[in-house]
Amino acid sequence: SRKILSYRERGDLCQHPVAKQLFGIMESKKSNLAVSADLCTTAQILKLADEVGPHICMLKTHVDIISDFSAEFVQSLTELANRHEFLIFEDRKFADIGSTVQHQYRDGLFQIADWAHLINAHSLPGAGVLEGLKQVGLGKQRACLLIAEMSSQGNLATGEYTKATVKMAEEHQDFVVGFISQSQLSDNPAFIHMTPGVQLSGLGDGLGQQYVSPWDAVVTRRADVIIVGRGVYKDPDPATAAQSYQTAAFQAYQHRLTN
Ligand code: 5BU
Repeated sequence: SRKILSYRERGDLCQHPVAKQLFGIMESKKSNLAVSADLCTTAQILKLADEVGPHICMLKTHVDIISDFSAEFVQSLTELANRHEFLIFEDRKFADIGSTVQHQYRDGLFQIADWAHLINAHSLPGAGVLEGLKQVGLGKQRACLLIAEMSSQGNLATGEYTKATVKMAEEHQDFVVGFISQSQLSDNPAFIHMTPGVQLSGLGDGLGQQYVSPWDAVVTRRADVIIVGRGVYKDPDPATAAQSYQTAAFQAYQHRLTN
């Protein structure tokens, strides 16, 4: 592996306030773990967020799977994020024309732009998806991750598609702070690479998901942040599970810093 800059150094040299804040949290909490709270009631998500809060830099949500979404939920989640110091990432995967994603980001039941520090988008529609999202998100100091690679078997985000996605990110650095990917794709230290499909025990889920270990994700594939869902929330003791993933992923980062 190759020596890297610390999260603190990268926070100092990146421009976007959300990226700066995230690198700062990662450094101070010694956590490069994001937990994916893929649960279907607000009570379950808030309980999980409170339990794993001390161990994570970010909580990832899929709000469209929640049966009782409400403004009170958003307020409670925001309070937990402030108390435990983590950012909120809504994994909405915007993938339509600029005008439509603008509505999906700002309007509707979820009004995602009002509470999610980070969102993500597919590069598939072309730069218009970012132009649309940006008009809503920039004024609110929000940030976006581009999906450059996926964890699922047979996915089409490879080769030229991935390369074009990196180029699109480079051209929109006022809003795009990094990638969802399975490997490091850019040498620009301001870009954050986040990797889902991470588990300590499993190889897959029978529905196409493919897992690597925290060590492989961070050391071999050079992820900055690992994203773990079922490995944490399906565990009978999510707090202890989160602590295990936090330790494994941060030790892997420290290994890269010194080797
Ligand atoms: P898991 O339970 O750790 O398998 O959950 C992984 C989460 O990351 C889940 O919310 C997915 O929607 C999300 N994900 C993913 O697994 N793979 C990808 O390539 C992308 C998102 Br993009």
